[in-house]
Amino acid sequence: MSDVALLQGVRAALAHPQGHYIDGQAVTGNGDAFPVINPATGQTLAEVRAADGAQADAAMEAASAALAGWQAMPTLARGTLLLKLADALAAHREELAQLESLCSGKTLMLARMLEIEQSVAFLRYFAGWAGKISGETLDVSLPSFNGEKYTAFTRRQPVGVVVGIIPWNFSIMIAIWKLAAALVCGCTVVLKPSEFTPLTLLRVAELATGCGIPPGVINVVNGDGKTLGPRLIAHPHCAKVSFTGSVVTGQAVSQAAMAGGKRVTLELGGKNAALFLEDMEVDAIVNGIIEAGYLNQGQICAAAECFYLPVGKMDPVLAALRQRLEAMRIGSPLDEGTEMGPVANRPQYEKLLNLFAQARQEGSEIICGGYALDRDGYYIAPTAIRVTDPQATLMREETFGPVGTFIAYENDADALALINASPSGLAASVWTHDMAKALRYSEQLEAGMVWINMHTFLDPAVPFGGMKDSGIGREFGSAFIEDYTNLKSVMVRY
Ligand code: TXE
Repeated sequence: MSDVALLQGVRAALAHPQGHYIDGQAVTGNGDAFPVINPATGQTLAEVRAADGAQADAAMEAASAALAGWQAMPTLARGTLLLKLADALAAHREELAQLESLCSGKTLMLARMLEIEQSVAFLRYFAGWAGKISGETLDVSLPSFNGEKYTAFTRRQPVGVVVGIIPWNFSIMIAIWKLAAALVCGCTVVLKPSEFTPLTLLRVAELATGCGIPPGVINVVNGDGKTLGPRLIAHPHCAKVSFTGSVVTGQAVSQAAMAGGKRVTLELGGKNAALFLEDMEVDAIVNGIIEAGYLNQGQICAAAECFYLPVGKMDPVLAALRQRLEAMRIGSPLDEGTEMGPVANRPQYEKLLNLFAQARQEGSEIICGGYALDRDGYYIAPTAIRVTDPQATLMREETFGPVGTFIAYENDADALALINASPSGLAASVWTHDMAKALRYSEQLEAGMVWINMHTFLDPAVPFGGMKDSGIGREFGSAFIEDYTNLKSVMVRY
């Protein structure tokens, strides 16, 4: 197999320095240039000139100026524009998928399926909320002395300008979650992509303008998170921050937002667990592990990292898993036959190599992988590591890589206690044929999302977000409405 041919639009996007998208226009950055590195080669793909402070402010001003017009538009018209954007993404599926694959190392197949097709599905779902976001009428119990009557109602009003801070693992899809939720509620957005994947959202914003979404409703500014992020959050027009990323950065974002009295939603990673019960067969366990832990090189916030196996199943499962992982087709993300590409960037690559060194030092058993491939780019062999100590580093530190950590348990109550001892709680899964048991575990597992006999699947209708250190607030379902609107109460005497 070989790489697909790059489309002309992709080559054009890489050919000249990129900047930002502010008030309906592509603009060059006034700040320093930084490279976009192709993780499959380690070579520079393109250049972006960062936004300076004035450009960050201009994006916030544009989003604020666009609010009144966007809110005045009939709700169904706003929904129709989101549907048009969904159609535009579908029509530019290949171009966006290629560009994203080049920047992030995500396989082209996954970029098509998740970055584009899932984004289209999420946009259509959120568009369907247009005209359905409403308050309620309330009975009032105030006494009436002279025949006067009272009633009250609530309305949901858009919070205003939303700053969306986006990570590098799904730079289109995660941005669409935030953008679509904000826009359907009547908010406008300023999106800040990760510095590792700054290109595709510029194209999405341009497509949005082409669909008729007014200038200023969607703005994209690129640059260093540590300077640009706080500047956007502190801006007086920022009403809400929606952040997806690491726990440490999320905590800084939360403090900055709270200090300015802004709302904040945090979707942070963690150390998600998959618990396989005694009645599961070896093959089913291995399939489950691959689904839960290795998709997109493990770079999915909800992916499982710790696998709890019954003690008697551990050896046969690891033997079969090793065969499957060693047979995986690792290669260029642009080759349609590739099952696993590189990890997305150098810090991620180095972080994984350091974690492997630490695991060896602690005496954990490397079943397979645990090394970088001898080739250009940031390729890490799919890895399985057996630990015996629940305090091992790999039981606590998020690897965010193609790395499963395996620990045996004697009885599943002990496993549950260990899982719940984790400070994070984004997602967990339980695998068994005993549905009554699974439902009991779904109550007891301390995670915002619990899957039964599945893992990592997200659906726009199902709320998503973390417990404990893994976040604040929920995306999707109807839960997003709470986060993007203010609930106003109106009382009336008549
Ligand atoms: O994340 P950061 P990084 C985890 C994963 C990974 C680790 C580090 O374990 O190895 O995080 O990745 C912006 N104010 N996840 O360093 O720092 C930054 O520019 C405002 C899990 O890339 O969280 C980027 O746009 N913004 C995760 C975004 O925050 C700031 C997905 C995320 O960067 C900022 C990605 C600041 N002070 C990584 N500093 C998940 N939950 O899906 C940085 N940023």
